[in-house]
Amino acid sequence: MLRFIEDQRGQRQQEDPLQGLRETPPRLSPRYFYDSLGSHLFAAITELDEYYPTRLERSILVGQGDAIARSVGPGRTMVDLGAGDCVKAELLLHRLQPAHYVAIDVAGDFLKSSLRRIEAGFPRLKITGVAADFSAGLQWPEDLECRRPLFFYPGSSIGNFSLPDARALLRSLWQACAQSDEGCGDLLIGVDLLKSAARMQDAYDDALGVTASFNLNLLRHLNRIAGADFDVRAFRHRAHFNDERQRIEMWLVSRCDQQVRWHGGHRMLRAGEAILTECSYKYSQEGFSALLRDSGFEVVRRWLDDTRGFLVCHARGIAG
Ligand code: AVJ
Repeated sequence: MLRFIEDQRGQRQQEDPLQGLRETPPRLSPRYFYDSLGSHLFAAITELDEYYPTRLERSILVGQGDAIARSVGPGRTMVDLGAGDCVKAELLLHRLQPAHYVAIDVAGDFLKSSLRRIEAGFPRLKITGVAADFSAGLQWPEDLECRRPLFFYPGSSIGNFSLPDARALLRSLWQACAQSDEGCGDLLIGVDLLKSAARMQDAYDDALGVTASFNLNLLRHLNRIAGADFDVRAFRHRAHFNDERQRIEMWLVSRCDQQVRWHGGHRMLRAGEAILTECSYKYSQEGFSALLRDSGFEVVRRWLDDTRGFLVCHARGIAG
């Protein structure tokens, strides 16, 4: 049983996606990585030797799946935030036994095809797909019931947000828990932990150049949706760990002096000048627990992989 909802409310229609190009340094939002090709490229990244987060998280979800299922319990509304290919939820579905699987993603068509696969594998599961952008805070679709939600936010996607923005997003999940049918809800969230800079940097600058393609595809996507005229060949990918801010930064470095035009503006870029496209914050275990607490959640249980490189937390929205 599969239903699909297109929810435009979070989409910030009025906003110019290239607004950030006017800033110093110029920046573009990582939300524009995920057109159909971008979603496929990200799926390819998760198969790279260098990109450890997916592998470590998978080892936790598979190896400790029984403990996770015991901690969470059956019959929940499992809300997959940024579901993408739905592969991580799929690892848990048979053990978690949710009453309803709600998958939310900005890339609606990609999500739809993923959900058809889930439907084939779990023919008795109630499934709802929602094409929506929840990055500025989750707004629960009006005509969708929400009983005992378990917000599933894997993949260290929370790492894309600055600390205040992460707090605001988690707070919106807390609010959705509080406003759900029984007034309570949980969170199952995965986050990448701090480790050696070299290991982290390699994960965002792989030998095959898949991450470089993923980064550059942002320009192609913006050419299409915002009438920009980026010359993709005039940029190169750069990734590095910013030690002070404890985050990986991805940049697109201009190879030459050039002018970029789009519907609504233009900007001159000098050779070597770079556009910030993504930040991926890395946490300590303590730092992440503090973030959860500050956002209204208490940690129920935590699981680490064997290398202690990745953390999965089961947290509960605190009433009040
Ligand atoms: C999907 C945001 C978790 O930051 O690791 C992977 C995206 N960017 N390689 C991450 C990403 C480049 C990924 N998140």
